[in-house]
Amino acid sequence: MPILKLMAPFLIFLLIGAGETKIISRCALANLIADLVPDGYARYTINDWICLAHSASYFDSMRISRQEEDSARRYGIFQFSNMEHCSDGCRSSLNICRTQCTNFINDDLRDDIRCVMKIIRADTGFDEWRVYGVNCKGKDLARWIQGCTIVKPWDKWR
Ligand SMILES: [Ca+2]
Repeated sequence: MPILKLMAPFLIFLLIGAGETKIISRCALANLIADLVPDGYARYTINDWICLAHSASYFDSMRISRQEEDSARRYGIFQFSNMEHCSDGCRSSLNICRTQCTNFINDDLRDDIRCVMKIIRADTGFDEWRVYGVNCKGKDLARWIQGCTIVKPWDKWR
C-alpha cells in the first residue's frame, strides 16, 4: 500500500500525459498539405489526405494508440506504427521514415506529411492504412475540404 501511495502522483501524471490531445483544424491541415505535396501526388487529392487524418486520429496530432491485433503503438495525426514507420525503442522497426516516433507527436507536421509521402510512393498507397480503405476509398470525399480556402504555393506568387 505505501508504495502505491508514493506512486499515486506519478500515476496521475502518466494518465494525464496519455490523455493529451491537440486537434488540428481541418482547413489548416489542408493548407499545409497543399504547401508541401504536389497536386495529385501518388494519384491522391488533398481530400484523401484529410479523410485519412480524420479516420486515423480525428485530427489529433498528439494521439498515441495501441493496436490490439499486432500490439504496435501508433503515433500522431497519421498514426505511424512503431513497427514499420518510425522507431520508439520499444520494439524493432522497419523504420521506413528513418526517425523517432516522438517526432510524430510534436507541433511540426511537415515531417509527418513527408513520411506519408514516402509511404504512399509504394504500390499500396493509402491502402497501407486499413482505416483509409474502410472510410475513404471510393467514397465521395468532397466534404473534407468544404469551406476551406486552399492557397496553393503557386497562387501565392501571383
Ligand atoms: Ca512532427
